[in-house]
Amino acid sequence: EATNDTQRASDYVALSVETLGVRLGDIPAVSERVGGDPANWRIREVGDGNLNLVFIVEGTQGAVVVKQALPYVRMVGESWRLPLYRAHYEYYALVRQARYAPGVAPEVFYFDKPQALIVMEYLYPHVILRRKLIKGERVAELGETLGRFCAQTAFRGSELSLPSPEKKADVGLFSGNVAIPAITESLVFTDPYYDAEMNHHTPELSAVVARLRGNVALKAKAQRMLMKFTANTETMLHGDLHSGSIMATDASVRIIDPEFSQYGPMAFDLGMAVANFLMAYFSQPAHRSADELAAYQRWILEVIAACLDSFDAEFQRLWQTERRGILFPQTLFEDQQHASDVACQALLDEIREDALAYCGIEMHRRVLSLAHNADFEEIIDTGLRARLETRNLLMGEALIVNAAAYTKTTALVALAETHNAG
Ligand code: SR1
Ligand code: MG
Repeated sequence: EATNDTQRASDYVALSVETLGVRLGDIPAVSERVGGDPANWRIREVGDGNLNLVFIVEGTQGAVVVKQALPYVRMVGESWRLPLYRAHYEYYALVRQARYAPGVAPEVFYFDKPQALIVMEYLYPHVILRRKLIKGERVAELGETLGRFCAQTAFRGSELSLPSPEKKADVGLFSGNVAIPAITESLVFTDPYYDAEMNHHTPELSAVVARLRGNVALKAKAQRMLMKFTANTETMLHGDLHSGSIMATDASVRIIDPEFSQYGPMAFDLGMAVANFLMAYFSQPAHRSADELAAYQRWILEVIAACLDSFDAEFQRLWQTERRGILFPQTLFEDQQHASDVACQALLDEIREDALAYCGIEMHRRVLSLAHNADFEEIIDTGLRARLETRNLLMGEALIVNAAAYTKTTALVALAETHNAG
């Protein structure tokens, strides 16, 4: 499978704008795509994420993106070591996503395992979706594309689609990745609910933070969702589907950066994506003028509704047209279309409820744990930021504790509107 999985003898060396041309210039999969003399390539390091080096390399023929893992967490520094092997799993995930949801993930041109390096499609003129949401820009078919992507990867990465031996072998392959899931287990599911060392939050939130940490039902549910996240290897996840992992133009949506990919519950990616739209929604009063605010917030809620409803519609379509594998063979429901629909709906109801609980947890961790998001962080007035973050935190609490009450899309939207008014 790993056709570009070159086993170079050389030890890992981190790239720089100075060395990249020399290191990759003699690799046809790269040089033919970029074109011209590597000494003349225009190379920029543009990584603004938490972990990696990311370069854009331009030549006479075109451009590529080169992503290389660093042996530590970039946002923290060399004291927090992180295995390079995470790049292998990102590569494995990109290859599988291209199969499950064609045309959404960037195409991979070259992979060098020892160098933890992936050369891939340069998405242009796409920009990180989070920036567009902060600016108040709209993207056509955003929710629909995301919902379909989540449904296709959830369904086609599971035993509803894959032959059982293939699925189990893949779970085995991904189980070699222990470092990345451990980050999510602590930063997302655990740290927000106690005074963890790397946590930070807006000072004015102290009272609401105390309230959340005093809520035993909330913490018990967060731990239950953590257990499901770690123990339920239902499908291959993107694993970090926030608005910084989505690139868009006004009419095209692409999903990048699956280095947190692991096997996990079908509901996880959907919940993460919705959470990041809700955080964009709650932060808008700080970014929009009064005359644009209501219409733009309404649009974000429409995106959330489209995402959830498209997930269900696409999952149902796949259930009806592609279901195979050891689970729910077609013959089980032969001449019983209704029974099959009931089974599919029961699964979708379960996914929706769990997605809302994951959603609430992501809404908490982005405000209370280590890795925050620009939607709130760029609000300079901490009093205003805390007011908007409080709306987000309290909606997150309602979703975690009482997810079942908001499984209808209209109920979720109404809950967001109620908290936005609060
Ligand atoms: C130390 S990594 C912090 C966060 O960045 C990634 O994008 C994930 O969201 C992770 O939780
Ligand atoms: Mg990332």
